[in-house]
Amino acid sequence: MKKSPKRLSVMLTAVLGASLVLSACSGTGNSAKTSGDSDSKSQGKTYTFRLADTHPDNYPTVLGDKKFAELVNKKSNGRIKISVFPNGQLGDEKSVIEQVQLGAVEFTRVSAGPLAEFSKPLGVFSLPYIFDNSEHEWKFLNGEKGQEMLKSLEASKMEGLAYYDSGARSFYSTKPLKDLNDLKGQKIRVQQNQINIDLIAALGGSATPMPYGEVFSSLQTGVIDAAENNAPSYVSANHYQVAKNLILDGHQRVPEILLASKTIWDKISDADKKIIQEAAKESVETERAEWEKMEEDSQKKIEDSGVKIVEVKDLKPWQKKVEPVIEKYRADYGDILDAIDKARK
Ligand code: GTR
Repeated sequence: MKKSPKRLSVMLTAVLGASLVLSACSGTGNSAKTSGDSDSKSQGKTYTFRLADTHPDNYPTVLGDKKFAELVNKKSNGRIKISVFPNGQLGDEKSVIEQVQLGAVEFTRVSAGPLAEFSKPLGVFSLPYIFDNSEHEWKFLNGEKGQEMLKSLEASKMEGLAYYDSGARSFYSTKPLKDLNDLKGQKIRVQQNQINIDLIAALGGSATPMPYGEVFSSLQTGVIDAAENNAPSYVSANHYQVAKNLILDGHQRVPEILLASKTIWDKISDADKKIIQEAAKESVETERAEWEKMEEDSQKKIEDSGVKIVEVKDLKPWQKKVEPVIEKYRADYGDILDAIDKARK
């Protein structure tokens, strides 16, 4: 089943669906340094921070990270330097989040998926089919509740700075995947959180949470049968080379989050916080533009590489099947789900 990149693109998007080491006051990390005057806070000081990302160099989130670093450097007249470490060099997402909480890594861009285990409100994004499309999702993210959720990371020792785009996630497998029933009995890798485990159980599969970096070899060796992700990840991590059956069900839209360590955040001046916050917001445009480009390029690659693509014409059976998951978590996320519904109107 061949599709034009445009059609596939429309489907994928429309489907529902440092160490700031204030060496004087922190002592954590070893790559970061600070120097400068002895203001009570950090105003006027120079910093070298690290930012961790699991994706390769040219991936949209990494290009967003780099834009963020460039803007911070410019706005601080070269005082604040942020070095981007792509490719999971500083560890997988779960371990990077832990390092950020401790202040050993100052910044990261991670998916809201693994963050859910550290900050409960973010779990809502792992619930299936809560957004109709990209527009609906971004209206919510940029609205009051979406922004409040970024702030809520504070309680988990992190400072949420901005959301980045991550499109919609669909299932792919080394085994045939023609419809919903084919997921039954398959070992499916998911991002590491409980909601995903419940989601796969509702679909009749067996969930295998594991770090992103292990998925390719696990598909290759048969440790897992299937996984799920957006098109840019499916392609850039080479999953499409081994799991050649793709079903475009678009079950989740899990945003990316750019965040800072609260340990570090509390030590820098208000003026520097402002520089960082502004730079983060401004970098969103770059990430989203790159996202659009890569989504299209990836879709073309998928089509050209002989992947068997199945379009889902009717999502209702999927939505019905996963309803128990929404019901299980409705009490936890009632107010957020209401705000998501409102953003639809
Ligand atoms: C990607 C996301 C990564 C990572 C990955 C995963 O879409 O951008 O940060 O969370 O999914 O499935 O682990």
